[in-house]
Amino acid sequence: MNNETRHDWSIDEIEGIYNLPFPELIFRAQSVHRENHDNEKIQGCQLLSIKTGGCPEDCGYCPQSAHYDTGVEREKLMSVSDTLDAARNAKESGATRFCMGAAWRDVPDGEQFEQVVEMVKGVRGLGLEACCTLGMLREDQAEKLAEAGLTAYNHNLDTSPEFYGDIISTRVYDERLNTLQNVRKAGVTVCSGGIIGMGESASDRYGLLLQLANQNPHPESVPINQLVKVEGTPLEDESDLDVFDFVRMIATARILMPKSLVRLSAGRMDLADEAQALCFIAGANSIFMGDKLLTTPNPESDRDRNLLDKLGMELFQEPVTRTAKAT
Ligand code: SAM
Ligand code: DTB
Ligand code: SF4
Repeated sequence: MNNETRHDWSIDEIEGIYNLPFPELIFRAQSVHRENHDNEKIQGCQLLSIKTGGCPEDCGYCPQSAHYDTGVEREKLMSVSDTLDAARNAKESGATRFCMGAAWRDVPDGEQFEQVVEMVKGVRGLGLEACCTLGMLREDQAEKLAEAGLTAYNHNLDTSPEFYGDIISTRVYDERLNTLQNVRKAGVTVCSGGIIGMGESASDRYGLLLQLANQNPHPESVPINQLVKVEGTPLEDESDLDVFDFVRMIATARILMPKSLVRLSAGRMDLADEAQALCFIAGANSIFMGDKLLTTPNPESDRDRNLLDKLGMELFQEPVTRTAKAT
């Protein structure tokens, strides 16, 4: 097997890997996984929506877009102290990464930005990895977050460039790529992945993986989300995703980006224990913990603890992501 980390994958190669006979795909993914990671451990991450709802973007999957009537109420930016209380609880529950999400198109300058900077400092002060997902980010803003100690910035490409316009009309793919570049330049690690189950074709899935896997360096963190269908969004009636496609997506991401953390992200409410176990075998090494993602439900912590116990797996006790900028 070829062990080098590559950034020149072709669509044909990705299609070939994704469509391998399932046992062969899983064998290859698990082989790459154990060469590069501890395959008995996963990272627990906790999400917190620090600024909920009322977003001006029209992402067709998102309950927080102001364009759709989903019942999600618009809220103000949370206080630093409430955020840090949530981070402390997350740490107590075993999370080592704390991800703060805001329903913004881009990051506002001024007081609100300063507040986020304080949150980042506080979360790092607790010994947790700090991740933010705040929309589009300029280079100078990324620099400031880097100085505050931000470990990672999440900004998903979501799908292929070709399918993007079917899902979102208020921004373009290049703007996403540009933010990722700003994050990278500032020395913050990149968290970028996508969503499947939005009615995309198989080629769109290969296209998303191509965009991620041909970045140099690869995103250190690659969340793979299954669409959470939310009433009121344009994608509420999308047909169910075949669970094997979800596992294939994770396995292919693992093979293409051997050293990245592949994150089994949204959509676990619809995944049986066996399916989640397959995802771990296919190379997923992280889950979101706690009974809420940003605005939608996530499995209760008891269910997760039970699952990990049954599988003889554990959560990482310490942060796993090294930042370019020491704090
Ligand atoms: N507003 C910022 C942005 O879009 O970059 C940050 C917050 S946004 C909610 C973060 C990510 O959540 C999106 O990029 C999308 O990939 C994911 N997401 C949102 N709604 C989802 C859903 N219903 N199912 C799965 N993933 C979803
Ligand atoms: C990611 O890829 N998935 C997370 C995190 N990054 C920010 C968000 C999932 C959101 C699911 C819908 C909701 O709960 O609002
Ligand atoms: Fe806004 Fe982000 Fe939701 Fe899009 S995904 S509507 S940018 S909160």
